[in-house]
Amino acid sequence: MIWRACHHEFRFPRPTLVLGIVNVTPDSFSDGGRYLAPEAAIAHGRELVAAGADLLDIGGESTRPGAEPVAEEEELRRVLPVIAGLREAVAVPLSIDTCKPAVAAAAVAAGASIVNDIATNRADPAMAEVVARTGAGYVAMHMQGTPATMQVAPHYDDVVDEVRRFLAAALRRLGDAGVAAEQVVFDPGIGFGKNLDHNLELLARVSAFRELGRPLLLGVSRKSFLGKLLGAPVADRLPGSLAATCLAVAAGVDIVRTHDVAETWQAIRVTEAIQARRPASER
Ligand code: HH2
Repeated sequence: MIWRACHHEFRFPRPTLVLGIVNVTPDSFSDGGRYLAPEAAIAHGRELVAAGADLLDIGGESTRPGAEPVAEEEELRRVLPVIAGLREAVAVPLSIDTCKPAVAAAAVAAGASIVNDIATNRADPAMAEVVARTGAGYVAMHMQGTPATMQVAPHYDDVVDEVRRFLAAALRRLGDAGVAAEQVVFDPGIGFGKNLDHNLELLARVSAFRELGRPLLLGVSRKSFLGKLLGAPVADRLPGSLAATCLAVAAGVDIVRTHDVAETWQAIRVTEAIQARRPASER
């Protein structure tokens, strides 16, 4: 299976890719305000690459439940200098975490090669057009509702089945808009319009998404379902994040989105080394 993102190409199966998070926001749920200055965000991105990140995800709008939407000009002002700076400073592919087609287009022009769109559910034809035209990689993520409303009363009859159908339909729709299947990776969207049961069900059955035939990306890092399970504040959720990550990697997830790159890199490498010794029938 090939994933193409502009001039980058990844062939799966391969060692799990680590996507390091660079939040250029005042209000992200775990690191809001820490990397708002471009220099701080660029330095942080360099550190994440030195710690083992294979890709960096740069975001200028928090998606935490109830977060305030950010105007397009402000989002551009936050992310463009960071993308331009990181393009010079590191060799890994850069991803832009945005729902706005104009931000995606400007970010790709500035050197990003992946569009990470948590709002695939809004099916914005302008976003598909940007991805088709630029050849960027595209992360199609499932969300029920919008960040403003998604945690009010999420409901599914069968969360895995509904997310799987959503992602398959997104791939067809993107294809109709000229996006090649090889540009797309799927993400079930842990925490986006899901309660604790929904999140655990998705994690327990994440291998069900492999049959969609595209690489799988997963973001569990420091998320609130861990807080609900553990009673731990955001700053103390690394061990829980790693546990979920290891099981997901063993179940076949291809790309892990994380704030804690060095720790996640270690946990993934150990999981893979053990997994490689398992009889094929147990993998
Ligand atoms: N999670 C967050 C943001 N973007 N993108 C994908 N594809 N998958 C995810 O699970 C995902 C995502 C939330 O994490 P973070 O960026 O740390 O928080 P905030 O949205 O508050 O900036």
